[in-house]
Amino acid sequence: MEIDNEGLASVAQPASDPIAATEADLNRPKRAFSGMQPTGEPHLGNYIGAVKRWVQMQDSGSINFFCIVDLHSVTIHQDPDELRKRTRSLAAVYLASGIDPDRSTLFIQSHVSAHAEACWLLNCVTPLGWLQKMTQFKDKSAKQESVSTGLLDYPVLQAADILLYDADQVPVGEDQKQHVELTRNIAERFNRLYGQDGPTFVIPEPVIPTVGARIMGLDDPTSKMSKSASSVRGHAVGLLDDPAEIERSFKRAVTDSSGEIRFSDNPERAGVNNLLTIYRAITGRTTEQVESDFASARGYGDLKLKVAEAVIAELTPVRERYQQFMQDPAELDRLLARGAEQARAVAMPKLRQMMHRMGMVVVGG
Ligand code: ATP
Ligand code: LTN
Repeated sequence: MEIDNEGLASVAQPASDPIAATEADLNRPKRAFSGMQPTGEPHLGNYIGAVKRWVQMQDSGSINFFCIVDLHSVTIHQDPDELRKRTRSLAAVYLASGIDPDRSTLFIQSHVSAHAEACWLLNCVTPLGWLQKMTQFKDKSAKQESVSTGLLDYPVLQAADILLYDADQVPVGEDQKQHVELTRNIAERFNRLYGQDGPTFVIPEPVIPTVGARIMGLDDPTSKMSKSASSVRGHAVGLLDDPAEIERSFKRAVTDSSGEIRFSDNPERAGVNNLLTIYRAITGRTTEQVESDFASARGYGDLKLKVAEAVIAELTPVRERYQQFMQDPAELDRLLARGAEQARAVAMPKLRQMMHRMGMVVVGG
């Protein structure tokens, strides 16, 4: 895809602001930014809540940036060799799922230094109290013996990711809503504090799927399917699991004793509701169609098999394409280098604008 200034810098610049601005022009194409950490094994929740949606967004006419957020991963200690492996592997997962590098910008966060630099600048306008209130920080820090400053600062780096690209839309699962809300607050505060030449940032919206925003663990339908728990037997369906593993995971899924195959918000029926939600998100069928698909099912055994079949049909081509991408690491690195270059072309002018507006001497072009 071509990254140029089309639709971006069409706002006339006040003479007092020599730095090219990328302010929102209502007529410009929408922009989307999202990312995933290269930690743990990507699972069905990540696919339904995030990646599948990103792929669909490619047909919506928006300009899309999909990032592998390796700098976010190191907020919790990672084995360096393992992290490198997982970073390339996640790039192959994005591509195998249908992210098209000719239509979207696909890149590794640490390849674009503007993210870390913008994070510093945004740190200086973000009140500490805002970060201490974040649910994810409270949850994750409670599980760590030693909590890094980076873990507290994690959402500011996320804000930098989003704001550098003037993203209007941030397609994420339900758990990220609070972080996008914080990004909006940081952007508004910066726009106010340094608004002498007009607003710097677009205020982004979270885009949360109506179905599948929070896929639950198969072993415990009261807790979110999560990468950190994906090594727990029976918890997650890995995006790259083979058909036999997928079937085994679903067969073990926790259900209830009512025998009813219906959507329900009754916490006791959360297991069956989760299975139906997975089926609905994968097949794109409506609530009524899904319930009628299962009207003649003979018990939960049938339900589990049918959901497993739908998931296998969706993930098998993904797994096969993943294997092909992993066989050619040089091509993968080439695509990532190209993506980083495209991302830099957008992020650097924005960083320079931020610096200028905050009072730094910005020289050169
Ligand atoms: P961790 O357990 O390490 O926090 P995670 O499984 O939550 O990892 P992330 O890398 O934090 O995965 O999330 C990547 C994307 O997947 C985000 O947009 C997130 O909202 C979405 N996502 C994660 N888990 C789920 C889930 N269970 N259901 C729907 N979407 C999810
Ligand atoms: N915190 C996010 C990952 C992430 C992200 C982003 C998502 C980092 N930067 C920017 C959307 C936009 C998560 O999924 N855990």
